This record gives sequence, C-alpha cells and structure tokens, in this order.
Amino acid sequence: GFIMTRLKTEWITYMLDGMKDYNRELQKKTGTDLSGLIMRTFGVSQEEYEASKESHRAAVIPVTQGEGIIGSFSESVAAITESAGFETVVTEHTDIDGIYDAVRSGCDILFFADDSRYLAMNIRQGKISDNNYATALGFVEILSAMAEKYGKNLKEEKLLQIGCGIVGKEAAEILTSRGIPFDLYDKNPDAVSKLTDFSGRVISDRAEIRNYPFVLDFTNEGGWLHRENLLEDVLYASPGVPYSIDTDAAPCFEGRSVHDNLEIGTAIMLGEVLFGK
Ligand code: 2YJ
Repeated sequence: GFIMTRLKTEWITYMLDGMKDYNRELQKKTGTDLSGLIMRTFGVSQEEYEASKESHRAAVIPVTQGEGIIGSFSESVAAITESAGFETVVTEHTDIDGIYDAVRSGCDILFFADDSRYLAMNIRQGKISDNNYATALGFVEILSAMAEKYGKNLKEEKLLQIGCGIVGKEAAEILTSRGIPFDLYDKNPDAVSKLTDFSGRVISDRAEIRNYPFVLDFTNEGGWLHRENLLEDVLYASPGVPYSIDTDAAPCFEGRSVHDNLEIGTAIMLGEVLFGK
C-alpha cells in the first residue's frame, strides 16, 4: 500500500526561527511570500487579508494518538501561521483537553494532526481543510507564480507532473479543472487510472523528464532525481519529503526550485479555512 511520510523533527526544526528567511527566499524565487500566496490562491485583497488577521486567533493542538507527538511539529505549524501574520498559540494540553483550552481561550482556527490526517478547522464558520488537498493547491499555485515571474503562463508551457499518489491525484484534478495541460510520470503505470479527464501523455522512461521545462513533483522517495535528469533551466516545485533531487544536484537547481516540508501546505490550509468556500 501507499506509505505516508511521517515528518521527522530534524526536517522541521529550522522553521522555529527560520520563517523570516524562508519567506524572503520564497519571495525571491517566486515573487510571493506565504501571505501573498494565500491572497493570490483565494483571490483576497490586502485589505481583506489585514482585516482577517484582526478577527481570528489560531491554535495548534498537539495530538498523542498512534505514534505520538513529533517534536517541533506543533511549534513549526505555529511558526508558519505566525509568519503569515496570524496570532497563534500551541495549547498547553494535548488532544481533547487541548481543544478545550483552545476554544475556551477564544481561538477559532484550530490545527491538529494524527497519523493519517492533518487538518485545519474554522469553528466559527464550519470550514475544514485537509493538508493533502491544500498542499496540492499550494504547489500548483507556487509554480504558476514562478512561471509568471519568468514571464510565462503555465497553461502554455510543457508541464510534467511526477507522482500520482494521495497529493498528486489532488494536484492532477486541480490542473485539469484550471485547464492546465500536463503529462504524467509515475513509477506505477496504473496510477493514471485514478484520474478522470486526463488527456496528457503518461511517460515511464526517467530520461524523458529532461524534456520538461516545468515540473511538479509529488513523490516522496528521496534522492532519485540526478543532475542529468532535469533541464538546466527547469522550474521545479515539490512538497515531497524527503527531497527527490539528490544532494549533489540540489544546489544546481536551488534558485529555480521550491520544495518545503510543511510551509506551503499549512499556509494554504489557513487560507482555505479563512477564505475558501
Ligand atoms: O501532534 C503531533 O505532534 C503529531 N500527532 C503530528 C502527526 C503528524 N502527522 C503526520 O505526519 C501524518 N503522516 C499525516 C500527515 C498528512 C499530511 N498529508
């Protein structure tokens, strides 16, 4: 079956005091930081966004179920939503007791994750956001932003999606609904059968990945993409943890790639429960 990645503490601790740098880097590469990404994804004006900051308070509730608390997970989520401008607390208690803390202290936006799902909820407006969908949406949007920064429109470019698992399937549906054509590479040739209305090509030869100037990668096996597998001037975005591009090649593509462990998905979850339908 499909193995879901469990985040590791060492993949996320940099966020605790690294969100300023993260947002600066994202801005440099794509022309937008996390707040800007939320605004463009949900079509929200700066004024509306500012007003929203004043009228919501977020809480992250640590959850002990299953494999238990991941060190720094809740604190990292809080660092991300804080960096998007929203006051956020990590509750003192865990689980149900933590939900009680959060709601009693006036928080209306709740974040929590167990071993199978990572959710945000807006308890005033009854809205929910799942990290799988939000991550797919965020990475489609960040690649669109990057394309725009280079004067391109994603709809008119050769785009390859790699991986059609849980997040990849969501991304494929988002691309299709936006009328963005794409081809698909998955090590499992049956993966494409999960998609409705897919009209692109399925490629199975890794050497063909090099034909694509735009790549969205939703695989979660580390280090399998080598320098020669990607175009030198590719624009690449991936939420995959661990990172597909091997450690020797990573610096070559650093300026033209967005990959993160939690940030974009979490920011879009916040946006979805605030501004989504
Ligand atoms: O509160 C905690 O510290 C833990 N219960 C967090 C667990 C985080 N969950 C995961 O990493 C799961 N693999 C689910 C993630 C789904 C993301 N698409």
